[in-house]
Amino acid sequence: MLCRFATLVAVICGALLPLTSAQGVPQGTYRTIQARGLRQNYGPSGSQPNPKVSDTAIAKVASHTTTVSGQVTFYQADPRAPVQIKYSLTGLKPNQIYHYHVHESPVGENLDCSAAGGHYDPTKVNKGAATYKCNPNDAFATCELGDLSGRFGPIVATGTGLAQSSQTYRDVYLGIRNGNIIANRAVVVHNEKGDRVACGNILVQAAN
Ligand SMILES: [Cu+2]
Repeated sequence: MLCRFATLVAVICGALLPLTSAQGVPQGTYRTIQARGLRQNYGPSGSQPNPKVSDTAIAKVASHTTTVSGQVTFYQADPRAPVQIKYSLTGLKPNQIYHYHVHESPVGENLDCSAAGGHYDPTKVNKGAATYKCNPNDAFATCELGDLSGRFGPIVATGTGLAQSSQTYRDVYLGIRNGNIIANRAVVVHNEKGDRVACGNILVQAAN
């Protein structure tokens, strides 16, 4: 209806039409993300990412002071695709809950997890507020993007101290080597008290 009233409005209405593709597949979600400025930092300005390049990055987490070890795997089919995340851990305390995050900085070979610094929070959601609460249904506005357990659920150890992600989580805000870059940062696993019980750096794997 609005479109009938003014040429200007008609132009705007016309511009909105391409938001639905010719095949009728809504593309609004991805366009919204682009509009928020994510997924646009692809190397030298003006260059386009190679749409066919996939990336796998693995954080092998371990500790010199606990028995916890394992890995978190990140896969991105191309630079614009969601990052797919899964984990596998051993040496946990049976039936205990753990949290895991992408932290700002890499750790050294001594696996001093405090070197990882704070949670990766590129959108500055948590400004030191004690009221921080990640709502997975409104992740972009309320969650530190590195707060993986806040966004996708905590790690729950089995009775034998194992844990494996029950599904592959899909993350539309992080990028392995583009946008909100996680490569060469660290994954830190925390126990329920918040102690850092294992950590490891997110390393991009060489293509096969
Ligand atoms: Cu953490």
